[in-house]
Amino acid sequence: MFSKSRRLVAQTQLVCNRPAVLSCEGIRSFEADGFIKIEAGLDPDVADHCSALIWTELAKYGPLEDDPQTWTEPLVRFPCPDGGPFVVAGTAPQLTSAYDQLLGPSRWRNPEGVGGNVFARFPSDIDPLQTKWHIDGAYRTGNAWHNNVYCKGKGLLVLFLFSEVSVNDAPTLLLRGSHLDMATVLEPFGERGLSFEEICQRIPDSTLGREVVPATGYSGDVYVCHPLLVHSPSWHHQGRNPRLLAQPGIRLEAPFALVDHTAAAPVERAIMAALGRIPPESSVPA
Ligand SMILES: O=C(O)CCC(=O)C(=O)O
Repeated sequence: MFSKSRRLVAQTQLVCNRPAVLSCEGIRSFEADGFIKIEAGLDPDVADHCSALIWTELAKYGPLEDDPQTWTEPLVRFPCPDGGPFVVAGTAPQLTSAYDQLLGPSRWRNPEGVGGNVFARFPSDIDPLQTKWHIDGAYRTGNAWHNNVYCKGKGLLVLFLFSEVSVNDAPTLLLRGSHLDMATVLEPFGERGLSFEEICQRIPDSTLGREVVPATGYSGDVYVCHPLLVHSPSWHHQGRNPRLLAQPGIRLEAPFALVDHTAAAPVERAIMAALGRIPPESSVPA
């Protein structure tokens, strides 16, 4: 019979030994930081094709790719197109393998495409007025989006870069390690959870003092984030090129139980560690 700590080590090795995208070090950093960047998560041709179709969609709102005069708004937002290369992107083996590693196989619902919204940011000094630290809502109660500590509804937040994004191009800002704080903020509210606005008001000052990491990279890079990671759009866009980003959630089949750390995948384990539900003697040796 394995002791609990031996079982945890064995289970982690099981996750770590599978041919996989994320190394054990990558998984550990995901648990601590709340995100991991998968460089070239998308094949470059697929990323280019998606970006071209996003420009086709953008043209319906006014902006044309080769006419900066038409880039008059700081932000254009619309549902990510579906079909074709978006299906290939949303189901890229690099990504689905990472989702398996972070959530556990068959714990999440296969996306039909990229999903979520596209946020196209244009060079501008105007604040798009959507810049605040938040967690994306995961389920609706009445008219308001909510989250709870069990991650009802959403297992991961994914940022797909469909253009190059430098620090000057209004990258999404991530607060390293903030998912750990938000687990403790949400825990007292149990299954009901908190609404989007209630969560924004309760983000601790110490969380806002955490290291800010800009989600920069090349088209086709993908940031896979813990669903409780605090993030924010940034302004202003001081670069020369529009920034194209899609930001879907990965649906969780059933909320985490947060009971058995020996069976918990990394997203759940990070929450349990934050809540002190993993005995120190059971932590996985580095
Ligand atoms: O545009 C961005 O950088 C991120 C947008 C975002 O986080 C949101 O509106 O939920």
